[in-house]
Amino acid sequence: MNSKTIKCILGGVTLAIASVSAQAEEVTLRLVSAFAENAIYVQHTLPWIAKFNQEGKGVLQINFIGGPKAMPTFEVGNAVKTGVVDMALNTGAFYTNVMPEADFLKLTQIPVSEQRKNGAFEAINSVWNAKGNMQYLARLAENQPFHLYLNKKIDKPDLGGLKIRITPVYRDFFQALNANVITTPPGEVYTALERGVVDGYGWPIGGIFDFNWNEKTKYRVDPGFYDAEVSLVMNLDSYKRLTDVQRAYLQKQLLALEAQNTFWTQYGVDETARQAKAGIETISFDKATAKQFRDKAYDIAWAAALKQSPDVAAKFKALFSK
Ligand code: 173
Repeated sequence: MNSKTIKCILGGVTLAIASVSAQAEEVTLRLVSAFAENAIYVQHTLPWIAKFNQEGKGVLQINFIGGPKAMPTFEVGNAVKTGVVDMALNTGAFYTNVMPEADFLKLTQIPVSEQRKNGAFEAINSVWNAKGNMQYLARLAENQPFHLYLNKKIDKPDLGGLKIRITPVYRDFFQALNANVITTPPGEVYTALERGVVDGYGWPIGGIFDFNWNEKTKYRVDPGFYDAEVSLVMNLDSYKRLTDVQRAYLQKQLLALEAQNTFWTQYGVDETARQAKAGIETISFDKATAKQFRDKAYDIAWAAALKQSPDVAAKFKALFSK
C-alpha cells in the first residue's frame, strides 16, 4: 500500500465518522425575537420552546437569546438572512428592508392551516428562500386584526392633522386617510405618546397592556383590518444544514405550535373587554362607512403591493384571499 492509498482510506474513515456524528450530534439553534420578551407573541412561544427542548434532547435545541435588548427590532430580518442568528420570531413589517414582500403577509384572509394546503405556504417560501435566504417556518399568531388607537377623537375616517406612529403595515392606509406618519419600533411607542410626538398608533387588537400603552390611550377605532402576521423564520443555510431527522422533528413541533393558534380568537375578545374596562373608548362608524374603511385598507395595501412587486403580489393575492 503506498502512502497515497493509506491517506485515501484514512480520509474515507474520517468522513464516515463525521457523517455518523453529524447524524447523532445535537444542534442548537440561536433564536432572537423582534418583539420584547414580555410581548404576548413571545410569552405564547416560550412554553413551546421549553417543550421543544425537553422533547428534542439529543436532536435539536433552541437557545432563546432575547428580544430587542439583544438585537434592535428592525435588524433582526437581516441577521436571519446573513446567518448571524439561525431563527427569529418576527413579523414581515419589521424586515421589509430584506424584502418588501415580507409585509404582504398581513393580507392573508385564510387560516395558516389552509395556506399549507392551497399552495400559499410554498409560494411564500419560494420568495423567502430566493430573496431573503430564509425559510418561512410557521405562523404563530392569527385572527389578530390591526386597529388604530388614538388620543384625539375623530368622527369620520379622516386623520388629517394627526401624527400617527406606524410601521410599514399601516403606512399606505393611514397616509391615504391623510395622517402624518412616523415609523418607530414598538419599543419607542410609549415615549412617543408620553411626549405627544404622536396622537395615536397602529397595533393589533391584543397586547397594548404588555407595554403599558393603555395608560396613554383614549380611543380605539373599529373596525380592525388585516391580520397581524407573527411567525418563526429561519436562515436558509441553517435550515438546509439540518439532518432529515432534525428537520422532521422541527416540522412536527412547528405544526404543534400552529395548532395552538385557536388561542388567539379568545385572546382578542378578552383584550377588547380589558380595553373597555381600562376606560379606552371605542370609536365606530356607521355600517356603510365601516365597510368602506375596511375595504379601503385592503384595496390600498394590495394596490401598493401590486405596484411594488407585481408578480409576487398577484400570486399572493390569489392564494391569500377568501
Ligand atoms: O405595529 C407594529 O409594530 C407592527 O407592525 C406589528 C406587526 C405584527 C404584530 C404586532 C405589531
